[in-house]
Amino acid sequence: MNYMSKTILVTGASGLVGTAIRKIAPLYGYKFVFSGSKDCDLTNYEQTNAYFNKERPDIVIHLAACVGGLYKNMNNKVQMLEQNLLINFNVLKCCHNIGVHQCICVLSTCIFPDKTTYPIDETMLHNGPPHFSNDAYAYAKRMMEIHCSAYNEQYGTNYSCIIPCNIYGPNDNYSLEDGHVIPSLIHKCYLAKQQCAPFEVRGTGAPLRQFIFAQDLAILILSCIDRLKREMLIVSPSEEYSIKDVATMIAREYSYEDKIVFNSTYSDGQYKKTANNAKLIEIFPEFKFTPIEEGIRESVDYFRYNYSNPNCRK
Ligand code: GFB
Repeated sequence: MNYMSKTILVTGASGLVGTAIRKIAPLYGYKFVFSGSKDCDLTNYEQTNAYFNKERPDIVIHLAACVGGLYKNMNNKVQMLEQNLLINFNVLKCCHNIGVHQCICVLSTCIFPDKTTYPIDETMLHNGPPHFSNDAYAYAKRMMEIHCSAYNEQYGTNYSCIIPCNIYGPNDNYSLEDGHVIPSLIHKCYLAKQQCAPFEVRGTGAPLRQFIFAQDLAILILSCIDRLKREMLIVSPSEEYSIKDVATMIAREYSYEDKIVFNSTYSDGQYKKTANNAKLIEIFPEFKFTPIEEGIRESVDYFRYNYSNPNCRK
């Protein structure tokens, strides 16, 4: 079966990574079907089964998930668990129902054990409980890895899981409460500058994170289609930055560095989740990650340019 005839269904296609894949899709010879929550409610089994039977993809890139930053995870554990368990169960079961041989699912480095040695690698996923702040989300995602392995063992499918670090980029969720750290701070610094107010960063600023630009992740996901065989793969640059570093880079884009204040009444969440990308570098030795300063500049420009669009600041 050559490229031209393969149909790829991308779930969660209107999100951060989905829109990045849409942007580069014309460069790849596949036929793409981009589905968002408006096309199919993946928490509903019958609807998902009917939709998969209609589209009949050969390959599925499963991005759809109920996601959010630290504070959304801490305050919405039931939703984070139930929504993700339902979505992932339905997608994998419907993949099997229509004979999809290959599926690429997306986990996150936050689902690894909290009490562990660093850096974390793919073999350590189930070695202990995740951090309490996102345990509900983490266990739902871990169950998807178990579900993939079960299908692979019993039916010989090629269902793999990629494990990105914190993702950021254009078309993110800029919610002041539910967003991840970079989009939330991009929105907060914008408002602080407008109101000549302090730029408040939650927590102490000390925690460390690895960040991948959504466009880089999109390229690596499509490049994994012919490379992954029933396996897990951490997808992350090596560099780690403190929340203070990231807040300073964002404020610099607004020429607002001297207005940063830290509010340590807010949780810091997990101190770090340093991931080992040796396997990724082995598979893609030539891959060049977008420098974070450049990624943040593009993300701030996107936000400023789209701020007038209400969807951008919900
Ligand atoms: O991206 P984030 O929300 O989630 O980053 P995690 C949280 C870190 O940024 C914490 C600090 O150390 C926060 O104290 N921070 C400072 C802020 N200001 C802000 C702010 O205004 N908003 C937010 N959100 N953080 C998530 C998991 O963990 O990682 C998710 O909970 C997912 O499930 C995601 O896996 C990738 O990196 O802590």
